[in-house]
Amino acid sequence: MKIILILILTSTFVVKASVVFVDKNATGNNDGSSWADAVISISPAVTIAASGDEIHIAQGTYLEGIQIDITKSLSLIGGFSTGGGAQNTVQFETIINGNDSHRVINSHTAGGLTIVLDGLTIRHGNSTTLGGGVLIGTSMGVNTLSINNVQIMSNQTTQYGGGIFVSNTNTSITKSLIFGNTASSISSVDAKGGGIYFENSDLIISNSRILGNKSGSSNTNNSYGAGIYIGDLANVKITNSVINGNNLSCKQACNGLAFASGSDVTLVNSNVTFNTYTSISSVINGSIFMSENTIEFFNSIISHNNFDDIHLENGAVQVVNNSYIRYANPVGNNNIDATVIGFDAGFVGSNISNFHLLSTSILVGAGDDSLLPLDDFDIDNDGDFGETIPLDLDSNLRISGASVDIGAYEFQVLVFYDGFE
Ligand SMILES: [Ca+2]
Ligand SMILES: [Ca+2]
Repeated sequence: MKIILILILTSTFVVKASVVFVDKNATGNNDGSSWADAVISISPAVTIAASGDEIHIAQGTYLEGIQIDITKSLSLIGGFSTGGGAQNTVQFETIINGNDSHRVINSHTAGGLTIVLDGLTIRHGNSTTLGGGVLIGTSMGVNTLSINNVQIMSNQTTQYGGGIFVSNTNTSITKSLIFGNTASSISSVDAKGGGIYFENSDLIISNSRILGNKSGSSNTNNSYGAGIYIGDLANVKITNSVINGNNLSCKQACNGLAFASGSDVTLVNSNVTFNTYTSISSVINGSIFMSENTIEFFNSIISHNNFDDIHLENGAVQVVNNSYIRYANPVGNNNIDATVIGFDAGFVGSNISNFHLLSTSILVGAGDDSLLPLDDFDIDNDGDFGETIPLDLDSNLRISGASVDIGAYEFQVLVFYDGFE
């Protein structure tokens, strides 16, 4: 019995993920075995890859013509130069473009998959069902999804989740941008989640930007969460991130200009700013809309939205500590009293969409270090997952000076050394 077990363990151990290479400019054997013989488009590489493999994709724009269907555990990793080398997504951008004609990435299976999307730009996906850019979900079992250093932009759907729709899948979104996606629904159907729709699992968003997404249209009766919509049975934590400049359109009720949730949510050192509505109705329920569950709002900012508040329905509860909500003096520990006449939070510059802090801002040092989560996804790539999350949204020190600031951007205190030894 012991020998059999050892054999099983040994044989499992020797199975190693291999890499299938994709380069649209390759002129070799088109079998994916090397950069020289790379496959010239992504879908055939997904077919060639075995479960657990990585697909490395060279720079350039990939117009696949159909959605990429993932039915096994895979990592899709972009940002490589032709011929390989180190990943550099700025220099060697890998774009998968749905050409406004189809969803870009799809995995709708029996579950149990681990999917990684890393170093990609996913744009111009279009769906008449769920998820314009990316749909990951299952009704059978939980998947795992990691989205790191990815830009999901200019995707659209006529149902839920303009950028991403995720269900039954524990998900992390790190160092990513969800920008300019749209979920516009027809009149009888509610619009939900212009940027992200998520339900039935754990979601962690760190050091990411949810910007300029749109939910609903002038034909939509009720709209929810232009940036993010969270359905039931989820658990969500958002850290060092901004939900900024999203727009909610509705005819009857606009619920959560930035964010709407029917599950527990914790925001830490995050900014909910400049989110707006377009409506002929006067029913506007919060820049954050919470139903039934608990929102924890720590070291965070709500400011310059059409409505600067957290709207609570169906017995929802808020816990607000060490935070700034424009014009408010929230109940809780160590919150900023912004009801004082002439109050100025001290944001940088005349362009108020810049929510960096002036050195004189009352928000500098007004956060609570102990509210910061651990670096579970190693934001600084130093191999230390057990430290407190070390970087702010600019990838500067998260705690600079005596203690952490309020908001996504830390004011960087210059350190003067008193001499050389
Ligand atoms: Ca680390
Ligand atoms: Ca500080």
